[in-house]
Amino acid sequence: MLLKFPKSSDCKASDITPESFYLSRRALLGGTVAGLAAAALPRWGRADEAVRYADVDPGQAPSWFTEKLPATRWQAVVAQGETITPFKDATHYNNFYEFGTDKGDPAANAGALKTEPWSVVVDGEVAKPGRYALEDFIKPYQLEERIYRLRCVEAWSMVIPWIGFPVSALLKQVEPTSKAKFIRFETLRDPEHMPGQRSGFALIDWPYVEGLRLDEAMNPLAILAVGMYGRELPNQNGAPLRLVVPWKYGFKSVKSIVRISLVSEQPKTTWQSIAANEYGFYANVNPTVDHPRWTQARERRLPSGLFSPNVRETQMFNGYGEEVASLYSGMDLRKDY
Ligand SMILES: Nc1nc2c(c(=O)[nH]1)N[C@H]1C(S)=C(S)[C@@H](COP(=O)(O)O)O[C@H]1N2
Ligand SMILES: [Mo]
Repeated sequence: MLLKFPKSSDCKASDITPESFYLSRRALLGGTVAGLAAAALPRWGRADEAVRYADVDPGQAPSWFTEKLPATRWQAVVAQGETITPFKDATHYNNFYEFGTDKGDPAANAGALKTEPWSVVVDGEVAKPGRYALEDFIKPYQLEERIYRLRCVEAWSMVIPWIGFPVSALLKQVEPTSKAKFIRFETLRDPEHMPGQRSGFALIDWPYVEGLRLDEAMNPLAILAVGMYGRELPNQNGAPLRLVVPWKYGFKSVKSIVRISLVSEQPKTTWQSIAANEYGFYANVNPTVDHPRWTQARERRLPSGLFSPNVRETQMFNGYGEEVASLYSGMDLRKDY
């Protein structure tokens, strides 16, 4: 497959991080916001981007993360007209039903999630199946920053700087067989630490499952994220490993993954199983196909309030059409929503 990343996603080959940016980030990771201020300011296009990490509380990152982080390829440019969503909003307005259905529940409850040790199973139609400790699972991959729009099916959106690696890099390692047509991702099942799995949100048949067609998974925009905002993933955002597919509605971007299976049949996914007429398998962001109960033509970009609703037009494929539209040529996206 011809990899054409990046295009409209606005990162150029020359955008490899300038040293000053790396140093400033190091100062922050070292634990002092003062350190960030003292370091030479990175070559950002916009002032708000220069301080986008300033409100990140440097917690206790696992060693597998801090060891890999310095070699990260940073994406230095945000897409035209975009501003990174404040860390506070990205970590306090979440959907993670395992921890409750209110937007504040994941931040309040996900502290109970135990992310160390963590293991990931790769199975199904692959030449090299296995069960890996997370640090071994991550080891082969070059980490990259990807600044993506995230558009929830509920019509709100954010811009998040993820850290991760392409799903295609994983697939290259595990070697799907010729029978593999789809990839299926499964979230941890742990009712003891995930109150949403034991309480009455009986609609969901846990664990949360999502999936992609194999060619979608191979698209260079699809990543497995282990961090965001220059740090490891907070639990409420799907630590320690989550999918990010920015041209699809947010529910496809499954959190806290423990199992990745290559399969021959289209997997039964969580939201499609709950309400197939409202949530399709493809779930491509599409302003021309409304949700049965609301329009998808517009979205609220967070932070959004009563007096500054911050509404904008939703873009086809969330603005990533140049990279992904060819995956769907010949398909009726009104039928395969
Ligand atoms: N396991 C799991 N993954 C999930 C969800 C969930 O409830 N459980 N919610 C999804 C939805 S609807 C969205 S919009 C995104 C939100 O990601 P964020 O909280 O990091 O912004 O996560 C997705 N991944
Ligand atoms: Mo969502």
